[in-house]
This record gives sequence, C-alpha cells and structure tokens, in this order.
Amino acid sequence: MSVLETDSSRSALDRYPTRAAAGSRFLAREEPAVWPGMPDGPASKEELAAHEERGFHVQEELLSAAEVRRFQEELRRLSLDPEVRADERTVVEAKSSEVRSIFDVHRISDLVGALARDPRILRRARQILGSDVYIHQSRINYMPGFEGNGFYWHSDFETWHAEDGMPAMRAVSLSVALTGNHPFNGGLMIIPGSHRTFVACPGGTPEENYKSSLRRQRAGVPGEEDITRLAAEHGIEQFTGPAGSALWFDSNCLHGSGNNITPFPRSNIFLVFNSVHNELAEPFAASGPRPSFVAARRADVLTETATG
Ligand code: 6CS
Ligand code: FE
Repeated sequence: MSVLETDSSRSALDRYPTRAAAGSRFLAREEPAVWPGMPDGPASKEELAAHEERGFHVQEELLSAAEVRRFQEELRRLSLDPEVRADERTVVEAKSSEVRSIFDVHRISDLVGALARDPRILRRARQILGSDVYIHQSRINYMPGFEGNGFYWHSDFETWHAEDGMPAMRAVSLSVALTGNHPFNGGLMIIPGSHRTFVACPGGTPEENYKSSLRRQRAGVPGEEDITRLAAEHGIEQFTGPAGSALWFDSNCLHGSGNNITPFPRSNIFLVFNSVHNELAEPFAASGPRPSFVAARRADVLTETATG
C-alpha cells in the first residue's frame, strides 16, 4: 500500500493542488471512476467494475473493418490537406515536421464529429460519468514508423486540472486504434489502479506551456521514485489489439508510451468526454487558460447521431 500523505494546502476549492511545492506528493482520490446515475447502457457490469477498480477497460471491435478503412482514409486526407497542416490546431514533430496530432478534430472532420456522437460511444461515456457529457479535447495522434515519438509517464487530469481548471476527476478518455497496437510499436502503457492516487507534481507551469508540452511534456510529470512506487504496487499493462478496438481510461490513470522504431505506424483517434457537471474553472496552476482547441471552455452537450 502507498502511504497517502495529508496535505494542508488541500481545500474544497482545490482538492488536487499541484505544481506548487518543490517535491511530489501522493494524494488519495476522492471521487469514483464510474459515477452513479446512469446504470443502464452498453457497458456490462463487469466492464464497469473493471473500470472502477483498474481505471480502464477495453472495448473490442468497436469499429468494423469497413469503418476502420473509412477512418484511415480520413486520417490520411487530413494529414495531407494543406489548410489543416497550416492550422494552429495541428501539431507537427519538432525535427521532421511530420504531422503529430490534429486537435479539435471532432470539429474539423464531420466523420470524427459523428463518431463522438455515435450511440456505441456516447452512451458508454454517459454511463461511466453518470451524466450528459461534452468533448473536453479531441485529437488524432499519428505515430509514424521508425521515428514515432512517445509520451513520458503522466496523468492527463494533472494537466487538465493545473492548466485548464478541470475541478474533479469526472472525465474519461477513449482511444480508438486505427492501426494494430502491438507491444513493440509504441503502444500505450498504463499502471492499473494508479487512477486512485493523485501525484501532485513539483514545479510551476511555464508561460504558453502548451506550445511545447503537446510535443514533449516537461511540467506536471511525476518523479522516477513516484512511478517506481506505483509500478511496484500495481504493475504495468499495455493496450494491444487490432485496428478498431478501443481503450476507455480514466482521466487520472498514469500512462505513457515509448518511441516507435518499428516500420508499423500507430494512429489513433482520441476523444475526451467530460461531465457537464465538471465544467472548467480558472486554471489551478497556470497564469491563463489554454486555447479552446486544446481544452473546450464551453460545454456543448453531445446528442446522439447514428453513423451510416
Ligand atoms: O496536454 C494535454 O491535454 C495532454 N497532453 C499531454 C502531453 N499531457 C497531458 C494530456 O495528456
Ligand atoms: Fe495522456
């Protein structure tokens, strides 16, 4: 068991203080991962129990082979579109200038927009969060073969709390695989059960941090000792599976990915659903909010549409 420290800077206004002190601290999570209120939906009892206990679950065969092809074509089209490339919402690799991520993609692409409102997805998001939901962040991640760069260990919630003002852990992320996820091509690693511990990180947030953090995160990363401690307690798992499978994971799971030196690219669509009862406030540890294409400042409630 981890020793969870009490922290006098913890208050009703900021239950997850971070980036303030010199060292890191473990704080116990106060809210569930699966929220009551909408018990019925596509996720089974077992899936919900796993999500609560481990912080994630896998939805196999979310997309059919034909849908996977359609989304792969859409990803290709977007990455080659000069207008999209020049858009501030597109993040390119520092060295190669290859497209790394396209943010706000549920607005840029009608196809991805419809995916976020697809009942197979939206009903599950509502079921997990126990309320209506909206998109907090959406992106396509392209990880090319040979030169794909991963992300160091982090909790998304730590960033969303510090830099975007997300008050509570009431958001869930969906990563839809559009290529095979193997143990060797930079797949997402996750520490099961880590969602129960908030790792308050040292240091502050540099001005306009997002301009570099979306390529390489430096602020808000746990120390090696913190990761060692959590991994010793819980182990490390990896999301693998064919294109069309999907991973649902809690906003506070500690996760990361290695580089991809194989010839096999790894692309996914990443949608973050936030509860309408968890709208963003002022950032808790940054001088101003990030642009809305990284963190939506308006809760546009999602309604269902069927995809054809
Ligand atoms: O900034 C974000 O919103 C996301 N990107 C990174 C590199 N870390 C936190 C979160 O996953
Ligand atoms: Fe992340």
